[in-house]
Amino acid sequence: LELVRKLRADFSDRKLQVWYQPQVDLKTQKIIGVEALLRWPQSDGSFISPAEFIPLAEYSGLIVDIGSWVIEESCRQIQAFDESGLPNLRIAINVSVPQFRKRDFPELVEKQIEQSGISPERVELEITESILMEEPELVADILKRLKLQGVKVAIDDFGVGFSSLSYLQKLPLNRIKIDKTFVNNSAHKSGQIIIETIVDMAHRLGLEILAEGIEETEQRDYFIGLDCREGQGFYFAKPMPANELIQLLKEQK
Ligand code: G
Ligand code: G
Ligand code: MN
Ligand code: NA
Repeated sequence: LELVRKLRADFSDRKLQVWYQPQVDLKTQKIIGVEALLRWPQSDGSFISPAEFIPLAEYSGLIVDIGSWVIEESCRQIQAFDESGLPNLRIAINVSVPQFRKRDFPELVEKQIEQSGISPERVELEITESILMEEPELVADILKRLKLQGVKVAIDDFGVGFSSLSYLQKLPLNRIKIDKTFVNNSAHKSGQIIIETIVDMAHRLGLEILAEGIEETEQRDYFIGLDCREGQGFYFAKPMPANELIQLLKEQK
């Protein structure tokens, strides 16, 4: 495939970028973390969406090296944010199935966090429900080893995959990210029933929650009313390059 070859070439030419989207405390709107999001710039100034190239990277196996670089780069960047006098941000990093299933994944993560000099508690890996469905014993073992290091784990896009509620009680998870399709439907009764059930369940299981894809004041207020502490979405900020985020954080201080 032409696009896979181009991706491999651009990755080895260091043309991929990591952008950062703020995660905020809903009540104070203070930025408490950022999600690292890959961007693939093209020579004409446009970007190929990760929604398009991540599946290619997964299918070709390239995601293992690219994903490893994202961890290294974003941990290094968070350390650079610290050094420019910015708060102790949490870094949320997306992890694909083929990365997570490598037996030495926890050691790789540990090494990269160590190199960056940040505390492992500040790293939150975002995994999807599809990861939890595969090879339950391997997954449980990897999650246990990550937990021992102090690394946090969130379930991304919660509720749209094959949610298996049994994993929520069995595995050492820290957070649920409520998928934006539910947030998008939060003005309707059906959306509210699902959201409120997820939030209630998460609270009672001692899991933290973050509402994704918040675009409107009403949505923010609705989640504040549910005692959901954190959110992310275009209402607060879009993903942006590191230098723009530094500007934004300095303005906030
Ligand atoms: O940033 P955007 O909304 O376009 O991202 C689209 C999809 O690509 C999202 O599902 C997001 O999780 C995924 N994605 C973005 N960056 C990464 C990454 O570094 N690794 C993996 N595995 N997925 C990513
Ligand atoms: O699957 P994942 O949750 O990792 O996807 C994150 C993607 O969601 C990012 O690519 C980001 O661009 C996108 N995103 C973040 N906030 C919003 C939002 O408020 N609305 C929409 N439509 N997309 C968002
Ligand atoms: Mn994510
Ligand atoms: Na998501």
